[in-house]
Amino acid sequence: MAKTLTEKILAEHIVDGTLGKGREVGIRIDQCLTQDSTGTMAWLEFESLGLDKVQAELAVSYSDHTSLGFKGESTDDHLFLQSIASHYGAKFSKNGNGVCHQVHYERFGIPGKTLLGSDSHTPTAGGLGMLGIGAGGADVAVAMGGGPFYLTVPKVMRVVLTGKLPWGVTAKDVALEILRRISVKGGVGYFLEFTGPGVKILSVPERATITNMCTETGATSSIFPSDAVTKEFLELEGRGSDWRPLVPDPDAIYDATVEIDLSALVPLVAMPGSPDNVVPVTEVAGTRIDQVYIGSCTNGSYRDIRVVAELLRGRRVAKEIDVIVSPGSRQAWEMLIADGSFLALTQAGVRMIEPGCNACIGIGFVPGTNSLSLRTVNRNWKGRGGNELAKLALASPEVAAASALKGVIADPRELPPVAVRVTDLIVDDTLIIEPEGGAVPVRRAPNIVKMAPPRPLPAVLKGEVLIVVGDGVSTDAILPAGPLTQHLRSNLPEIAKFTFHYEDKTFAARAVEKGGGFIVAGENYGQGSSREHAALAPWQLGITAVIAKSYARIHKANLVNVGILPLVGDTTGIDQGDMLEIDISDLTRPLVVRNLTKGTEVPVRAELSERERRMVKAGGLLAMALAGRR
Ligand code: MIC
Ligand code: SF4
Repeated sequence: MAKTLTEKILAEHIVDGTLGKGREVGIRIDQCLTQDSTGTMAWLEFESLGLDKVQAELAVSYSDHTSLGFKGESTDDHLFLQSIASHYGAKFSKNGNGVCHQVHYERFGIPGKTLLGSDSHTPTAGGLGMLGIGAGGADVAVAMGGGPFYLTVPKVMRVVLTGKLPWGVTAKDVALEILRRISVKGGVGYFLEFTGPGVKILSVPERATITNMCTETGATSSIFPSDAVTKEFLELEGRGSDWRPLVPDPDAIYDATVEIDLSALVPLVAMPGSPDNVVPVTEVAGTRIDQVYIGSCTNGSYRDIRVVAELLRGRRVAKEIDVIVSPGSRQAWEMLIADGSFLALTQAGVRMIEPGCNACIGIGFVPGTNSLSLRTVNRNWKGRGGNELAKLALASPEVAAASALKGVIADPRELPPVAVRVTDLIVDDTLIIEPEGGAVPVRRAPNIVKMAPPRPLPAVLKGEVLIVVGDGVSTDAILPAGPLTQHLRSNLPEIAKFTFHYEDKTFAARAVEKGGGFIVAGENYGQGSSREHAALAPWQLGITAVIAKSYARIHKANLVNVGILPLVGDTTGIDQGDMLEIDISDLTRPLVVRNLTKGTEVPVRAELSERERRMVKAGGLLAMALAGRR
């Protein structure tokens, strides 16, 4: 039978089950990545599996989110991660080497292979024709240990690209256009596959910008074919032998199609609040901004920053605003030094920041109260930049550069066109450390707290509704990133105190006082990051179930993995403080939430596979993995 590109890669990797839409299958994971904010948990979880070393073909532990070591505890995390990677046989990408996703496609990604990463933007690797999937730390731990990764085979949406991008319109605008059309929920349950004649005019870094930001549609992954462009890129990286051609069968059947004429696109901006709040730049041109931040795993490629350097060369950024550029990798950084772009940028008044995430999650460059920060990143929910009272808008490097010059949102098409073609790359793996094996001691500072043992769920759940939240609540809202919490990622009891910090600062204390209870939510609960902490922290506070109208994929999996039951139902009429009782002894049957306070009953479902039903009752993924080993 004719196959899509995604189905071809899945078929090559299935180890449990058979390929069929909506079915749960186990796939072999070839490569794994972790980073410093989810990685400490992932590695503690890997350790608890009791294996001697990593079993996957390749595992890379990246230090990028807090590369500047903004607190002693962050540096402790980095030392732990470097030593544990070496001990168990993973490579370690040191601070300053760049953001995991960009470094991974530059130095390690291979077309046709599978990559599981403890970060939601792992699909960035799809720019290279690799199947990258974001997951929680426990899933990555199991995959590093050689275990399968389970997923429900999603539908495949074809995105047909035709035409050619006009000057000033970029790969970022393609991603924003997709978000404008299908929203932050439109990709849920789908893989996105890019096809059509427009594909071949996009370089690998441009493709990676698109696959990176398609995460924001809720899609499980997104992928481009592996073609002559991919081959040329891998050759520039000195990895030509990693190339293999990979395209979908011509008569493959897709579940949905989106067509985008690149020639008809215009520069776009996602205005504050959500990545799908997208408008043409012309509609908001002239809006005052206070900051510009160019970089991140979305737009940190050499091509992106070089274009900005050409646009700013010989000019000055507006004196009222603060502008930073943080390239996505050390490779890009060195290229910018070698070709003179670095000097052009600093002379234009830009502050150059080392490759890494940092400002993207509010570690430095936190925007001031009521200010508007224009960024080339991928997310702009409330609080994302580290200040819940500031606003973030998202745009391409071209829009960001034009706006930096004027001090207001500006249309880059007013500037003379710039074209950048990359014909060579500096390869420097100095900051990638090879593992040395089991003799290396693991460095564990007091802030690295081992996890409490898993808790099986009782047959009847009883407790109070501790919070009721609306639609589209992101993991940033459940457990914020940034300066408040970033140094506590390996200390669950402490980080749990910040659960729902921006929604309701009394939540954590109430949960402790009531001895746990329930969370009630609307649609697409837990969208955004792969942050397992957004499930682990509520678990730490005694939450046993969430009742929501629908869930984002990774967060739902994380809830099950930690032993919290994600129930689906119409939550209208359930209020904070209501006492609920749910008999969960048979999860295959329709369930009923008995509202003891109101005397009402609400039907709910556990939309889980047989494996997930067993797992959640047993207390989560690690409980099950360990039971399987006994
Ligand atoms: C993000 O962009 O939200 C993060 C920070 O990279 C997260 C991971 C995390 O919370 O550490 C993600 O995307 O998964
Ligand atoms: Fe880092 Fe930001 Fe990319 Fe997340 S979205 S991996 S924080 S650069």
